[in-house]
Amino acid sequence: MKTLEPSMLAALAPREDFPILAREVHGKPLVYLDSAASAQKPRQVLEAMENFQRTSYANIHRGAYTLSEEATAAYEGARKKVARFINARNVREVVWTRNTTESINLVANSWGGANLKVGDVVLLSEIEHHSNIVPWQLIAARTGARLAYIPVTDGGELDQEAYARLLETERPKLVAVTQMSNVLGTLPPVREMIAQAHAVGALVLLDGAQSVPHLPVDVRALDCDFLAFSGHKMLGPSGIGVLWARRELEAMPPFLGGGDMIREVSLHSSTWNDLPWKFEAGTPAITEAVGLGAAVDYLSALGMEQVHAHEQALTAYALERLAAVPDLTVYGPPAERRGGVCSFTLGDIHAHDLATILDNAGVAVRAGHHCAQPLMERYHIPATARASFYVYTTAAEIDALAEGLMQAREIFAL
Ligand code: 7TS
Repeated sequence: MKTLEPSMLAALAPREDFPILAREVHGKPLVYLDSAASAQKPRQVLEAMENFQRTSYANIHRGAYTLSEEATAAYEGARKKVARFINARNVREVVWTRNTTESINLVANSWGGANLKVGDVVLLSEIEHHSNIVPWQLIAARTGARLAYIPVTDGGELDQEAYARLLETERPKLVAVTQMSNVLGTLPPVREMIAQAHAVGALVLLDGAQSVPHLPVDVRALDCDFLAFSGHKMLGPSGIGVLWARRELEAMPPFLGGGDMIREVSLHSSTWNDLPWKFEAGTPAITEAVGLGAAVDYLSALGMEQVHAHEQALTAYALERLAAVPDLTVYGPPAERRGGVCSFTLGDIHAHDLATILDNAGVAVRAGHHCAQPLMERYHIPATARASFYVYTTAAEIDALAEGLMQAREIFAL
């Protein structure tokens, strides 16, 4: 593997933009390597939210007073930014939800409830996050539909021969797969997979929780049918997420009922609001939508191609550094086919112990099953520790991780 230029491995974004990165943990500079769980926020996002709260906050779609008009404009303006960010054809295809999990539950309940029948198949994969498994189990139990899974190879990639076979034998109604694994960093060839699914008449839902924050994602070029993602993983706040859907949304029944999603209500029946508000019952996360809009501006200014290139360079560097740590096993594909995520085990040290030792060195990594228990089972491991990278991550932080791991080896006398 070629060694990378150190100059490529400074942070892509100015680290001063991220106030939290200046803090210390256990007397050491914070090395935040858990962006796959939740990213940190730049001051541009924090300030956009605070300014909105200080000057223009009110409930949205509430008639003619100035504050509500300003709040509505900010909320709907953020939707336009998100639509542009993913190259949606129409802003009405963008539905605000709380997070990826809610977006997938919306599709499972609304589309799945209306379209799945006894014996129908939903095709998932073995690398999915629980939030792209459990909603399908629930709707399968209600409708009599069945789940099938694309296997993952030992090297951490979706088995494309098996996928082609499963499309033929199972004839799924829907394929729901991640665009990037939160454990292995795998980037499945989703563009080809979508075309193959469409060829057998299946719709495709992409779980974009890890991809939309880290790569250019263009829903028209991909030709997917649904895309789900979360604000908090892309420099925005928690509490706001997105479901993008193409024409399928038009015919889908509502998910939650209540205020704002109706046109008219009588005692025994109701009619529905236009898209996207038909799927946005109740007072939404207004300030958070504004924050996500600011996050999208920030990422767009950096350029998503550059974000992806930065993380691939960091990942290549990390794989090289980690390969030099004895007794360490890294899971997943080579750097050129993965995003900025490295999951690993060190000898027989439990991942939680490893994370605690790293925390004492100021290094924050996640330990556990990463909400992907079927994947852990596939690799016969209870847990991994995981380092994940973002626009503010530097090579020096990866060095700190590698040094922390060497200390762990000493402590556990490996
Ligand atoms: N899908 C993937 C691929 C994810 O990585 C996550 C969250 C979700 C769905 C769910 O997103 P949420 O915003 O609805 O919670 N992944 C992680 C993780 O890897 N560590 O913490 C959360």
